[in-house]
Amino acid sequence: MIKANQKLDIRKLLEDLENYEPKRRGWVWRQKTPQKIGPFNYCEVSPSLKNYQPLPSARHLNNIDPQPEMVITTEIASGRFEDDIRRMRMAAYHGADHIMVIRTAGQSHIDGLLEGTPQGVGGVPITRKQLRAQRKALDIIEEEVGRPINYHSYVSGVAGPEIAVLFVEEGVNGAHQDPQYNVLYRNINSLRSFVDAAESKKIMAYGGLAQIDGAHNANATARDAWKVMPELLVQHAINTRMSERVGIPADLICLSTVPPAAPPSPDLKINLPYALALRDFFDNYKMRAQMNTKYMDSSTREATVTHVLNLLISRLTSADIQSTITPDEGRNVPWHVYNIEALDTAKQALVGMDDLKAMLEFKKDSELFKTKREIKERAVLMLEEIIAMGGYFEAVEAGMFVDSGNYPERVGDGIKRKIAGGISSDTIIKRDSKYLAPVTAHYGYNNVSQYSNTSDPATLIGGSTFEKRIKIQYIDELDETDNVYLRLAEKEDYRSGHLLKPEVEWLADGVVMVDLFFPTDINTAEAAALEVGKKMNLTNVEVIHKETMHPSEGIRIQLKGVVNFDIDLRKLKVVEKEENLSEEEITNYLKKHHLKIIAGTGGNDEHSVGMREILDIKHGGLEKYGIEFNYLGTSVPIEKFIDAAIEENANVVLISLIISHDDIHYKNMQKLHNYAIEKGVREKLILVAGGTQVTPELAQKYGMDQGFGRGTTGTDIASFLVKRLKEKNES
Ligand code: Z98
Repeated sequence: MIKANQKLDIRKLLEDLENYEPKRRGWVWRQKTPQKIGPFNYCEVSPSLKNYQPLPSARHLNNIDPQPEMVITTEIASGRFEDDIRRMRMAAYHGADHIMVIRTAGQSHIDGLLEGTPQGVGGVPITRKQLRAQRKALDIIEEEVGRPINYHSYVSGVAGPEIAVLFVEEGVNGAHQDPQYNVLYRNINSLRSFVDAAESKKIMAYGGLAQIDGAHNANATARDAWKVMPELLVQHAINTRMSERVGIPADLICLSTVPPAAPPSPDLKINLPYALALRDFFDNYKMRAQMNTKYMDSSTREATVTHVLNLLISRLTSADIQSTITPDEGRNVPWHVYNIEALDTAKQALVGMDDLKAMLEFKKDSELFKTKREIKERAVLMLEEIIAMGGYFEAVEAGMFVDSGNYPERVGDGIKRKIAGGISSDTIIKRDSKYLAPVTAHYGYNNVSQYSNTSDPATLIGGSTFEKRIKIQYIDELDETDNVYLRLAEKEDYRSGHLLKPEVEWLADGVVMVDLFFPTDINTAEAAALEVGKKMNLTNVEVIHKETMHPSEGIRIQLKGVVNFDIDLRKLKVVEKEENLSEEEITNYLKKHHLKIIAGTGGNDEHSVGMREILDIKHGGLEKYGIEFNYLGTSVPIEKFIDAAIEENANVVLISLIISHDDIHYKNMQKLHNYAIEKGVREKLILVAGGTQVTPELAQKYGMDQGFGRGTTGTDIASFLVKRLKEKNES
């Protein structure tokens, strides 16, 4: 198994890809296993991970990492699959088990498969090689975290059935598939889209893939997102019914549901009745709770609050898959850290709201239930009208979908697609009476009986690629100027060599973000920010977020740019930091061993704040461990520290030395050490000096056991003292 301190070797991963076979087919749900984790009982959790990165505050709780019971999604869209693999590993450590790779712009209009690994825009080109490399990487990652990871992309567009076959062959575990997506948002011919959907769904059913629909796109496209709620129910109805009729089991049919509204609208008043209505109608299917993106701007803070409110809806109703769109999606810069932040947001909020539903009851006579009923009635009316119009195709032609009116109100701005129009129109041909497809998963008429009496047409050719992998044609790089080997070679010094560069999405991309505040108006602030970027020697400087604190008093700007220097690891001085002991280890040791401290600010130094922070319980200082201390105050003569220690049978002296003029702080350390020797107690005492200008190396040089600089906490000191006491007691 790969170790946490070992990087995934991308070159090794690419070796022997032509012989790679996926370990399993199909989707895996998390198990809900109520359990005690640390000191707490959890109800809505799944088994913990083998290796993980807990939430930052978990350090106060022995680093527990309760995992919600829902499958958690992350969407990755950097354009380079080899860099996305590293992001997948980070994401899995933070609890993602549904990794969705967004495909490159325009791929849904390509009528066939792509090969090789060209670089994408807004996502990666989905190719056999890219799928294999990423699925193979996920095999390693899932072993590392100890949980199956579902790999996902899209089976929509004009090559839908071909992509579905590719996905089953390559062990992809889930996919979006919804013919309405093709029709409405990609202007692909309606008839072709539904024929392809039948074929694709049949193949997905064979491969055990989870299917997610595309209804959420209506919400993202509509002018007033909250008004399309009845239509969202209709879209879900069309796709779920079709999927089930084609043969996808209900527990693999997932509704992509988005809370349509976001603040400043009254979020819960709109989203909760809608979520309940949806679950009333579609209870036998799975819910993929997508977060709202329609009202996501460039503020990551705002996007995060919306996400948390969406998570509240998931907890108040239900969700089987919880999506996490990166909070920076509104800026179109989906960077590593934001995938991780969104995952942590979901984990933190869901675990924080553990068992919420069991504590509450909705009031049956409230507006909530009235609104819920009204949404359902509007949806039923709309479906009835569609049937009366002649069916789905006629309804789309008449612009019934994504209209800004709250049905039955109509504004007339719906998306209109002609039955005979759109991409790939006129490509539907009636099957000949002798039509035969010698493959395992195929929808509709297939005249096998003309050749055999088997029910499996694939036996006619000795098995299709689903049974005989040997028949799959693996094609390596086709483009000599755009392939993974060139990209790896270009960055080799950063991958395995001696160079390091800041990165947001691609290895050594050099991108940094600068957070600025200007006391001026927004236009001036933006211009000034670009100038700051230039003066900092950044290139490709771009403002990615601006926010008014006050129209004239203050503007916040976030800016990105590229640094054009490297960090040479051979010249970098890395200070090896010691890990602190856990709180439990510290308190347990101190229960059994004597520790008394004499503390104060030494010499002619009146600074007291730092030392108080280290000592006081209020600031998480030494007091919280029950450590006894005598604080002598400020400007304490150096000798007094040692005399007091002798008198009070203390074994530690903490001296704060802030003033550093003429190196007086180090001179005083030496004086303290010498005086302790003179009094014959140096061996018995642990001497520790602290201050903003103190470095550990110099403190030790001037006779201290240890020195602590800026940012030190009581825990750092307590941990050091316990470690040192242990050493002393053991020696
Ligand atoms: C998501 N954040 O994944 P193109 N089919 C369906 C879709 O919803 C989508 C595509 C195909 C969203 C991402 N959804 C948006 C049903 C995209 C993608 O044509 O390659 O963009 O298809 O929920």
